[in-house]
Amino acid sequence: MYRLDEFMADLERKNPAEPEFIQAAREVVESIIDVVNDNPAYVHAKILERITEPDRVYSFKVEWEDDNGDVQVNRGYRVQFNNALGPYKGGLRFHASVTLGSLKFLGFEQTFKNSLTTLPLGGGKGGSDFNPRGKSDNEILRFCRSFMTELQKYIGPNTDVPAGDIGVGAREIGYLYGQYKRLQAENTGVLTGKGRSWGGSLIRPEATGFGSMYFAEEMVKAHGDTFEGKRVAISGFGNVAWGAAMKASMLGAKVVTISGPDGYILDEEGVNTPEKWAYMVALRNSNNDVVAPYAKRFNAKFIPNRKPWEVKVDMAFPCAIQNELNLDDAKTLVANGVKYVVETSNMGCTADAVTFILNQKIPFGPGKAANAGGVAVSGLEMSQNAMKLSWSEEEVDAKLHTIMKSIHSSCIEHGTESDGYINYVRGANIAGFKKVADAMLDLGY
Ligand code: 2IT
Repeated sequence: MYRLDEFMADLERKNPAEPEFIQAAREVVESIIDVVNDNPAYVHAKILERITEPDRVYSFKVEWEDDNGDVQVNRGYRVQFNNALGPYKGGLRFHASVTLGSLKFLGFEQTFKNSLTTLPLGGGKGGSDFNPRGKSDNEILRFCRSFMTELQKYIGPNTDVPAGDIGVGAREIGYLYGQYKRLQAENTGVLTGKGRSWGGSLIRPEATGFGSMYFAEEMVKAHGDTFEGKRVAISGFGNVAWGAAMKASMLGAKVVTISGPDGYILDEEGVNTPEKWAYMVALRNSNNDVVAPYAKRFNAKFIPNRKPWEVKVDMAFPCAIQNELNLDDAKTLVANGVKYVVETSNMGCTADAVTFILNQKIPFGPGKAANAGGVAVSGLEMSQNAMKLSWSEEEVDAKLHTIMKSIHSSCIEHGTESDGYINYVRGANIAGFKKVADAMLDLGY
C-alpha cells in the first residue's frame, strides 16, 4: 500500500530543487493513488516508483559563436522519460527558464498526454537554457547546429522523435533537421513539425491550438452549453496562442486578449481576422518577445506588466508557459463569472489555482488532455513519414478532431464524480496512467 505523504516525501528527497517536477508528479499521484492501491499488481510492481523515474537523462554542452565573435556556452538536455507505449516523443524548449527539473516535469506530463492520444508514443522532452530573445537568425542557426551535433547521438525515428515547444518553431526545426541530415545522411522522420515540402504534416502548426478548442467544444457540449458568442481570454502570442485564436474565432467565440512578457492586449473587436493571426506569427518570429506592437497596429489596448486574467470572460485559455495563472488570477476569473478554464500550456495553472477552480466545480481542462492535439498530429506526421505519403488537410484535421473527442470521453469515463461534476484532472490522470502502467506490467522489468 502506498501512502501519499510518504511517497511524495521520498520523491522530493530523490529530486531536490525540482519544484516543477514535484508539482506535476504530486498532481498525478494524488489522482491515481487509490487506483494503484486497489490493484495489487501495480503495488507489487512498484509502479509509482518506476513511473516517476525517467528512463534516462542526457545533459550536454552546447558551444556556439555569437555575432560579435564571442564564444557562448549553453546547456542542452534530452529527458527520455518512458517508452512503454512507443518511441520517446516530445518537444524541445529553448527558453531562459529551462532547467533539468522543468524538462523532467514536461517529460513526465508528456508520458501521460501521449498515452491519452491513443497513438503509440512514449514520453520525452528536451531543450536548452538558450534564450532566443534578441538573437539574430544566424545566431539561432549556429546554436541549432551545435545543439543537434550532440543531440543526434541520442535520437532516431524509432527511438526518440523530438519536435518544437516554446522557442522552437518551424525555423528552428529546419535548422536542427538540416544538421541531423548532414551528420546522419538520411531523410527520416526523426523530428516532427517539419516544413510542408520536406516531410511535414499539414495542420501540425495549428494542431495544439485547434486541438485545445476541439477539446473545449466537447467540454462546453457536455455541460449543455455552446461556444457561440463566448468571450475568451488567451495568454501568449506564439505557436499555440495563434492556433487557439484562429479556431476559437472559427467556432463563433470572441477572443479578446493575447499577451506577452511585457503585458497584455485587450482587443474588444476580437483577435479574429487572418491579418491579426498573421501578425501574431510575424511578432513571434521577430524574436523580440513583446506583444505591445499589436495594440498600435490594430488600434487595441495594451495593458503593460499585467496578465489577461483580470478581464471579464466566459472562458480562459492559458497558452504561454507553466504556472502562468495563479490562485489570485483564478479568484479574479471566478469573481468575474468564468465558466470554463482550459490549460493549453503545459501545467499553465499553479496547484492552488487548480484546487480552487475544482472546488468551485468549474469545468477545468488540464493541459495533458487539452493540449494533446499538438503531439497527436506529430504522431500523425510520423505515420505519414513511415508510409512515405502525405494526407490532406481534411484528413489530418478529421483525425485530430476524433482524437480530441476520444480524450474527452476518457476524461468523462474516469473523472465523473458522484455529484455529476466532471473532474477532468482526475479523469485525464487515471486514463493516461492506466495505459502506461498496464504496458509496463506486460513488458516486465
Ligand atoms: O508539449 C507538447 O506536447 C509539445 N511541445 C509537442 C510535442 C510533439 O512531439 O509534438
